[in-house]
Amino acid sequence: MLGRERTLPGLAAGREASRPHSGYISGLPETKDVVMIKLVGFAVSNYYNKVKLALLEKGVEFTEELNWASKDEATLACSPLGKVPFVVTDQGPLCESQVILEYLEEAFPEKPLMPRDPYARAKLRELVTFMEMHLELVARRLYAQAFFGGTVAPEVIESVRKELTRNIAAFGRLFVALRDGTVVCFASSP
Ligand SMILES: N[C@@H](CCC(=O)N[C@@H](CS)C(=O)NCC(=O)O)C(=O)O
Repeated sequence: MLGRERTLPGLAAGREASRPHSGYISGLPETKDVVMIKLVGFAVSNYYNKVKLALLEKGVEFTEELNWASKDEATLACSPLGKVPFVVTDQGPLCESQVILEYLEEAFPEKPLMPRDPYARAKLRELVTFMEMHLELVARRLYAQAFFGGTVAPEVIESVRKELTRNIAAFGRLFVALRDGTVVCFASSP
């Protein structure tokens, strides 16, 4: 497994006792931790790719492990519903892609993906939440047919079409540009 040697935020020399799992990395200098990230899931999962892109953008070294959202005990211990992605860190597992992204942002602050300004950060979260709730979860009802060789009832397709048409237009109103912690909101045309 690859890992980048770095000092965890807030872990100054001599503060060994503040570690969540004191001594969990044996044989390393006391003032350093090697943060190991293993990304678990499968490559056509958009949530998996969301986390993978963040890792790549931030330049965090990681390994990948294939898991088709298994419901075996080992997977459920990391992700209680057996959903992927989850990551395994040297402090333990973590599931839910947005939580993972926020963890990465805090654990690897050297290359931030979030703006600094609280309002700008909130606008970014607003965008992500909107996408997941009102675009991805709606479109997901078509995935069986779109990606996995199944079929979706015509009335479901029609209902998704109507909902997505409305929600994509609404998403347009949230068009946001982030630059150096600044958010620019553009009014959408009618
Ligand atoms: N809210 C979760 C959603 C993850 C999710 O739904 N993953 C899908 C793959 S894209 C999955 O594991 N599906 C299998 C299942 O729900 O059992 C996240 O953001 O990580």
